[in-house]
Amino acid sequence: MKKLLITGFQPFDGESVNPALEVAKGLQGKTINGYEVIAREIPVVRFEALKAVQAAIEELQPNAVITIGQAGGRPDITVERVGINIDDFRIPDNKGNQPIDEPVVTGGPVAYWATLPIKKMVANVKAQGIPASVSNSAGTYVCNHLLYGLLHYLTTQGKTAIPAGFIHIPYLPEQMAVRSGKDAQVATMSLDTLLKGFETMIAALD
Ligand code: PCA
Repeated sequence: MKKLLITGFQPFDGESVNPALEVAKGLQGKTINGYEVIAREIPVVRFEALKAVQAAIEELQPNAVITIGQAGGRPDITVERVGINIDDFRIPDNKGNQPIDEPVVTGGPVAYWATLPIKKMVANVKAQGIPASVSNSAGTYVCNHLLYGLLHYLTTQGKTAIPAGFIHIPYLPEQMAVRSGKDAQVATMSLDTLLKGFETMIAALD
């Protein structure tokens, strides 16, 4: 059977959960659209995130790779179009690294396009009554770092036939329930809805 590697980031920025990791765990072991889903947990640490996903690819030899991260404040599921060659961290990563305007890969191309069927994935999610859109920026933090680094790795390894990309997701309702006042008034999406969205996005893969 074909294998789909799904990665979810660990909690960061003071949160006790990361919806990305919850989605990855929720999909682990399922068979969807002829793919066996294998989930891995990724540290929110510059370069270590990338090493973890590269090691998983070498170990599992997946046929497709979907990486997931939390985009706190975004109201919908956003499928990223592009990874850019810059690390410009507003908050330090989980190891205290805070690069300002440093490349992900020195001498690497400016950007790589995600190779997932991004438009079809968004259309599939919306057809389920779940909000989704294409995003043209994964930011300049660890998520973009991972997306760019993953696409650079696959390109330089001659593995561009493996569709790969990144999906940002909203906070979980639980993350707002522990906050108060204006801080709690931020968009969320339930785990059930997120999992339904991911099943239909995986259905968009060839
Ligand atoms: N979101 C962060 C890094 C880890 C995560 O889940 C980001 O958007 O860069």
